[in-house]
Amino acid sequence: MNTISSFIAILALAGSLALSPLAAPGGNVRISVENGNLIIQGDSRDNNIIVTEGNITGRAGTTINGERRIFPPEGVTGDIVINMRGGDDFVRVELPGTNFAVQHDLEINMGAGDDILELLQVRVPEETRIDTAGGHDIIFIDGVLGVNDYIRSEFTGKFRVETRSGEDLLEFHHTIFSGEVDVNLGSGVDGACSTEDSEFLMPDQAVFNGGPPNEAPGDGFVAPSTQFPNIINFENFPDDCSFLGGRF
Ligand SMILES: [Ca+2]
Ligand SMILES: [Ca+2]
Ligand SMILES: [Ca+2]
Repeated sequence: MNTISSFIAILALAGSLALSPLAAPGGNVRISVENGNLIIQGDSRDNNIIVTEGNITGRAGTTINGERRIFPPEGVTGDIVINMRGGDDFVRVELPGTNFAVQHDLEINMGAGDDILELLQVRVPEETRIDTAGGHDIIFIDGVLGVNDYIRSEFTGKFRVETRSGEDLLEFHHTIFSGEVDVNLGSGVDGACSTEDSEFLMPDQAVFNGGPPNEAPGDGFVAPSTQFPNIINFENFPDDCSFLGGRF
């Protein structure tokens, strides 16, 4: 092989590697209704989806049941369960509770990999269970700016988050937590931010646990309210959350 053809062979090899599962963008997310529960099942690739009351949409090459987007299926009377499995996944849920709504529980398992979960103007009438598994994960919860004011996210039942190993960030704004709150950020230098514009109706039953002690600067909590008696394993209280866990 002369120099030019071996160079071309290397380019071809690099090209095929770029398309191999190692790069892993896209994938297919399977939507089904099982016993009245809506099951959203990712694959081992980097899945990117948006769930709204009008559509379930794939982005960045991700397909939904083989399509770009689908309407929310009929016959959902139970929980919404999202399992994204491995890969660096992105999930945004916008379900304000008007048309296609969370009717009971919302359960989200992001799986291994560095994942991003956004809950925007989400209403959950019963329990919320979020587990981001290993990896540097970000959970961002917010309301949506309405005509005059923020329409807030609202979690009525128990709200539980586990982010496990990795440097994770839980950031929330314009949210009402009506019941018990149980947040455990696991090992790694993690961050929680911020309680200032959110409301906790049962603050004595809100537990924020930064997880095991790690290297400096420790787990960070931006603006924890003095109303919370159960903020444990946080060592660092910075002014803003721009440098806290999960952002790489
Ligand atoms: Ca995945
Ligand atoms: Ca993860
Ligand atoms: Ca962690």
